[in-house]
Amino acid sequence: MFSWKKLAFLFIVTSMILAACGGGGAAPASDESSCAPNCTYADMVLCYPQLGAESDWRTANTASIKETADTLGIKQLVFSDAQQKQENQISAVRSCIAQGVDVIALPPVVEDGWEAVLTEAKNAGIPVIIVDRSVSADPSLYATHIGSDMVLEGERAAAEFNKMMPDGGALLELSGTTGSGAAVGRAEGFRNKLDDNIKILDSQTGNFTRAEALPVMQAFLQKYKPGEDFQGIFIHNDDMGIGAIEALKAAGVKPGELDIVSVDGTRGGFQAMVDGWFQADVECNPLLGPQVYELALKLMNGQPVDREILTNETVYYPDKAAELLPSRQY
Ligand code: GYE
Repeated sequence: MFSWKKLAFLFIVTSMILAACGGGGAAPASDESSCAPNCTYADMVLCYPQLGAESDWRTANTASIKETADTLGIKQLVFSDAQQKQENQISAVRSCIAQGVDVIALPPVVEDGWEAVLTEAKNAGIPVIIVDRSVSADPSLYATHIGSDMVLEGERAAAEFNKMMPDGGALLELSGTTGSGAAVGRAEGFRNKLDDNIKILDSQTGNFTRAEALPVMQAFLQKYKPGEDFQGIFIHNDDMGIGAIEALKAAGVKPGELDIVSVDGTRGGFQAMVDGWFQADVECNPLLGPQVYELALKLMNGQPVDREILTNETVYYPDKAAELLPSRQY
């Protein structure tokens, strides 16, 4: 027999389960905030579960997100650093969902494995902006993606080698974090455009860091003779380039002996061009703060946004490096 007590207990338990599932039951809650359509930056609580602090690019990206939050006067920025570990990023997203933030802007460390947590955000009615690297999850699980065209960056790097090595040759590749949208896209674009007479002799990851690139380059130099076995190196970011230069210097290689193309266009990359190590640096812009908050505000107000927003970028060369270096922002 049902007693009122049992009924009340059942009601409480059911509400708790519904709340744990994001408060909406089966149907996803609405994405706009309760202040819509008049939300301002002063209403905004934005979650930025940063993937790490692995490079100067990342440091500049974090600074852009934090400084823009201050400039715009948003209510709260919930920032965390996942130290390049996807499980940390997933926990950070979950904690933001539990806090009921207005918008989550997620720079995913790797492409795969986001379906579950993105579904949780969707069910909680919290729109997600994928920032910088891409995800492989179904686009219906997030509102928009803003970042660089990583495939194009790889193609641009290949075009530089095609120009520098018209008679062909062999290259090494120091690639970024395995499974990351940045490394996958750059590797794909590079292979799309590289001339047939230029071979990729070996490719290893340096996880986008100086510290990890150094031993990888040392190991390459044990195996392959610079100038003979390979004539150039494609490096997926400037920080790894700086690590690689240390190893090359220690092995007695001189600037300009090898053709080196890197990606990012950080001050460190510009310095490497000034010093004669890099022959080109493919730009990748980390200063995404202003656009991220603009998108977030639109989403809070229930306004439409483009599904894919690509950053406008270029290639830098040593001839202008010294002149441009002092004005580089990152
Ligand atoms: O190129 C690299 C960083 O995802 C575009 O991540 C970003 C890359 C950037 O570690 O320096």
